[in-house]
Amino acid sequence: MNVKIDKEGTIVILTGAGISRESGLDTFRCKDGIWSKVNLEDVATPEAFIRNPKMVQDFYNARRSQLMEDKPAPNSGHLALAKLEENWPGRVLIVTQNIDNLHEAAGSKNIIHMHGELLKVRCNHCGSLRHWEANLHVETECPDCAETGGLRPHVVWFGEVPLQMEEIYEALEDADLFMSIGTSGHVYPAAGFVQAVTQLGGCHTVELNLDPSEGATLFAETIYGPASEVVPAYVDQLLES
Ligand code: BJW
Repeated sequence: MNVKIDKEGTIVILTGAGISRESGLDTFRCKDGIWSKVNLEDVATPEAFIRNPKMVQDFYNARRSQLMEDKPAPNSGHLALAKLEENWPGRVLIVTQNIDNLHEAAGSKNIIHMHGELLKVRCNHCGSLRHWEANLHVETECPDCAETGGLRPHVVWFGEVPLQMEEIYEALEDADLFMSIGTSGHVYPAAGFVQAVTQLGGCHTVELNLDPSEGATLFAETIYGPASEVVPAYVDQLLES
C-alpha cells in the first residue's frame, strides 16, 4: 500500500468472479470459465429467455444447485473483507458483480449485488421478488399471482440495467479508497467505476487480481496474486496503517 487512507474515510470495494474462484465457483472469462462452455447469448440476455426459457432456467438451476448442494464456503478473501467492514472506523461498501452469497456467508453486511442474486427469483407478471432455493421451470407457478411462465432468476443480463446504480454512484462520489478485486474489467458499467472515481479526484484506486484486467493501467496501485492471499494482506495493511 503506497498511500495513507483517512481512517474515517469511505472504502468502496468492487468484486468479481475471481474472488469466489478459490471457493470452487467458476469465473466467466478464464480459460476454463463459464463462457468457454456456454454461449453468453444463449443464457445471459433477455432475448435468450424469450427464445429458449428452458435453456436459461437450466443454466441457472445448475448454478443454484451448486450453491445449495456443494455449499461453497467463503475463502480468506471474502473473510478479510468482512473483517475490514467490522474494524474500519469509516464506511465500507461491497459492490459485487457476483450472484453467489459468499460475501454474506463471510459476514459482510453492507453489500450491493449489482448483477442480482442467484437465490432470488422475480415474476415478470406481478413483479414479486422472493428468496428461492429450488429449481425453476418454465411451468413453475408464481406463488404470488399464480401465473406461469413469468418467474425468472433475479439476475442482470446483457442489455439490462444493473441494480442500485444511484446508490453505487453516490458511494463512489464519497470514496477515499476504491478497491477492485477479481474482475476482468470487460463488463460495463462496473468496468467504468475506476475512471469515474479517478475523474472525481481524491480517491486512491487499487486493483487486486490474478492478472492485469482490461483497465489495469487506470489504477494508481496494482497487486497481482490469488485473492485468498493478496486481499487479506492488503486488508491487514489498511487496518494497521
Ligand atoms: C482471480 C482469481 C483468483 C481468477 N484471485 N482473481 C460496448 C462498450 C461498452 C459497454 C457495452 C458495449 N456493448 C454493450 C455494452 C454494455 C454491456 C457490456 O459491458 N458489454 C461488454 C461485454 C462490452 N453491459 C451491460 O449490458 C450491462 N448493462 C448496462 O450496461 O445497462 C446500461 C446502463 C448502465 C448503467 C446505468 C444505466 C444504464 C449489464 C451487464 C450484465 C452482466 N451480466 C453477467 C451475467 C449475469 C450474472 C450471472 O449469470 O452470474 O454478469 S455477465 C458476467 O460478467 C457476470 C459477471 O458479473 C460479469 C463480470 O465478470 P467478472 O466478474 O469480471 O468475471 P471474469 O470471468 O470476466 O473475470 C474474472 C477475473 O478474476 C479475471 O481477471 C481473473 O484473472 C481473475 N481471477 N482467479 C483473484 N483466485
